[in-house]
Amino acid sequence: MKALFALAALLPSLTAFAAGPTTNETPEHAARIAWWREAKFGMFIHWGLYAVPAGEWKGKPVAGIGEWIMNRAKIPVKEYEQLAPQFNPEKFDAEAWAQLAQDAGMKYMVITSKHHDGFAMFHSLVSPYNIYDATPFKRDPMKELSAACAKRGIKFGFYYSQAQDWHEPGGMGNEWDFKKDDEKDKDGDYDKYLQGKAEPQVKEILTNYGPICLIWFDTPRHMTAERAARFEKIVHDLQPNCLVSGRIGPGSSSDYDSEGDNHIPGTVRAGDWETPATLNDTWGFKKDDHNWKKPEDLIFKLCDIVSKGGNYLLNVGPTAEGVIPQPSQDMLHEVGKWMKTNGEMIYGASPTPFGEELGKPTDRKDNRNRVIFDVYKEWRCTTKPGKLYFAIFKWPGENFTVPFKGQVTKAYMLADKDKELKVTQADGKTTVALPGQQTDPVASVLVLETPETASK
Ligand code: FHN
Repeated sequence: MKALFALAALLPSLTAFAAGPTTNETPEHAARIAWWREAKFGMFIHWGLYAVPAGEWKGKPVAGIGEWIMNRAKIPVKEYEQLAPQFNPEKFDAEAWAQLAQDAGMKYMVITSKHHDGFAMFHSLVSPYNIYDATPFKRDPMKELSAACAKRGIKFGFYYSQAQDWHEPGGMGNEWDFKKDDEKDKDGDYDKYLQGKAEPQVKEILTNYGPICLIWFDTPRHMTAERAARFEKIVHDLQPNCLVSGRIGPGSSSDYDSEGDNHIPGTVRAGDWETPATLNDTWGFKKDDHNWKKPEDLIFKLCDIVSKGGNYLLNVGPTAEGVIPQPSQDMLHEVGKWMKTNGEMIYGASPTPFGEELGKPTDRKDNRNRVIFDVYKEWRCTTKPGKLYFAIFKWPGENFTVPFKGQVTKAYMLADKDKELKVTQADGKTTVALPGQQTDPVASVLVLETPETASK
């Protein structure tokens, strides 16, 4: 790690740490993904029929994430279908959802067009099992959302469960109504499902909802390179600028990687990647899940992820009435307040040139065999050409010292740009005399400006 500090100070360019672009990147990819690298923060929405039972089946709570209720309780297709006539989200307000994303400082929205339960949340001509044809709602909320996002300059994208579809005999995952997955694959049922429903529906969502910024594929069970390539071709043929997220399947050339759910790497990670994350413990609404994170935790995670080179895709799970739960709204407004003053250190920023502040590996591993890190939470750093940003989570009192020995031309807090702070340098470190009190109760952001030449 020491070597990394020395390297950081010697490097001619702070932007040399940029996690996104790689040297062998094509110009087409760079152009397609530029907005996403700038955006850094997006809203994920899991909304579907599962919001009706909201975690409870036949009067009993069902363990696990809400959108998996059909699978966890092994609900037969014919019974689960009965949820559709009960789904009438009359309080749904696309403008309010898009406004919440904007207020939180989120730059893109990704919503479940079809989750594993197989129910399409858009007006599909491929299958009548969709919100327009099978519910009393008789509206296409995706049309409304794409318009509300466009109005606010928020990019709009779709989640689509390409492999798992518990409603279809050939879809993966439902082995309580239908054959085993292996047999579906072997007997040709899977390809029949892919070609008869999933692929045509992906065509629909790429055709009827304006520019789609990305398709978020998920759980690629039994997806071969050849099957994944079919989806990729559909996306690129219909909307060449649309990104393909990391979970499409093996051998694909997706545009960026997805970390595991709620997983944040312990160190800076190269390449383009995103952490999808929940606000409580579920993605789809569950009435008994009140295990809400705190706004300060979300702000920390946002800084942590960006300082490691990633994007943060943060989920809300609206109710069957069409309302984003109040605690989610409140938290996102708090994050938005912080972003209003401090978003400059997030949007388009590159990762930390340091690393020691992030924490250190322990000898423990998680259930996916990933090394667990002891995460330090004092401060996080991001960079832009000529600037180092420090989000200070533990206010150290009078002085803030960082292992930076390059030239500093100016220091100030983002919340008080006109007040220059005194800088001293000794022993390969920079010390800034902080203002009398923190400028934000969660994280005050300090900027060190370095000569422009240093970033060239
Ligand atoms: O099975 C899904 C789950 O329901 C949810 O959609 C998450 C979001 O990343 N993806 C899968 C599990 O990784």
